[in-house]
Amino acid sequence: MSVTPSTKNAVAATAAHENGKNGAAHVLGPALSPLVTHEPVRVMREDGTVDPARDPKLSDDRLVELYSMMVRTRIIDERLVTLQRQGRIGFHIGSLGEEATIIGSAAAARPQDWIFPCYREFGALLLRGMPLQSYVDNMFGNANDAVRGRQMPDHYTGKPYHFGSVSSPIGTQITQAVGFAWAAKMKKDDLVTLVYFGEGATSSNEFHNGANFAGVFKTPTVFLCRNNGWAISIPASKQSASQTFADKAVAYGIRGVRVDGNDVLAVYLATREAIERGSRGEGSTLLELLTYRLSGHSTSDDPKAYRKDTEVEAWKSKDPNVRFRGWLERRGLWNDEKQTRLEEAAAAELQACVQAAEKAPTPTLESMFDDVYAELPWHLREQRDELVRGPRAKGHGH
Ligand SMILES: Cc1ncc(C[n+]2csc(CCOP(=O)(O)OP(=O)(O)O)c2C)c(N)n1
Repeated sequence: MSVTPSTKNAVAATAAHENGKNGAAHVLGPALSPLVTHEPVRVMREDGTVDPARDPKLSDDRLVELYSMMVRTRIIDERLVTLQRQGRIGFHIGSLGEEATIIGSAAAARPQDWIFPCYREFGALLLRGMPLQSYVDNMFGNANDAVRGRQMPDHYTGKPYHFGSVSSPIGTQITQAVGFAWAAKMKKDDLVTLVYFGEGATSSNEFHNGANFAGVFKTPTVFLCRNNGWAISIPASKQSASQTFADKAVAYGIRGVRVDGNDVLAVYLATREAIERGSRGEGSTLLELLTYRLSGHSTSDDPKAYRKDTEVEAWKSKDPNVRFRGWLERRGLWNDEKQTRLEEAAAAELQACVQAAEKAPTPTLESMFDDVYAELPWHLREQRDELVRGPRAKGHGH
């Protein structure tokens, strides 16, 4: 074969590229492997003691508050499934078994930080101060719902609590969180964004766009990947050929850390460290939180069709709530009597909210034209007026 000048150049260029001698354009940065930690961060040891080097040293009151929220979210989850089965709400997607990943991380967020949820994080929103009534109103889609029944249940939002809106298409919140963090960085605001998603979402375009952007622009973002074993019926083992989900961070030049996601103190500690890194200008961190989805994907799913009971039973023995309770009991911070009081109070509070939500009116038909334009354009005004005069207006609103 004759070698023309152009093929000669191409061969030389390829060799130089492979040898890493192709100039600055191909040199991305220092070796990246130290960026990932495979051994999961753990604080509460199996024997009930705490690793002194990793104790986040929370006050007794704060520990009890976190545990109480984990119990409350579980009670809410169980009751909402019953309400769905009774036909009183249309849908629920919850956090059964994943409470530590959500409460531990949200608890580490500072007031100025922003949370971008997936769809299992109502506990984080309650922890940040949204009244339970507002969440329940969203579940019923009544006139008091912040999104006025325009969304499915469990599509909550909480601007006053620095909490973005749930949006169903997988991964959308990741690019939102990174963009928000980038804007904050440009404005020199000391805030970090935290974004929740499942391990299945790491296969979405948005994950790759977001992670790349976060790496390139060093945005202060904490990627909270709840690796709960399943993306509806797809096991984590079939989701990716990577050894771990934390490894995915390395390709983008951001830090990846695996965490025991059923250890609420480990989640808290790892998130706090990631927030501090972001706040110091050191960029993003991806936390792979190892946990398990004990329930079906949502009330629309029957997991018995695709996974074995034995697998679920094995994870039930690692229940994050039971583990944390045992740890608190050993420290004299919790007992059966407190548990009973907490469960009764949580159930009563929820029942009162459900009763109020069921009594609230449905959103008015014309409310669908609100909240988008400061001033409604003429063609929408016409459509609205036609709608409220027409037959569909009957039975709407009170
Ligand atoms: C773009 C897009 N594709 C598919 C779906 C349907 N869907 C909803 S949840 C889900 C699985 C998500 O799994 P994962 O990211 O692991 O989160 P998990 O539900 O386990 O918390 C899928 C495929 C969707 N909502 N959006």
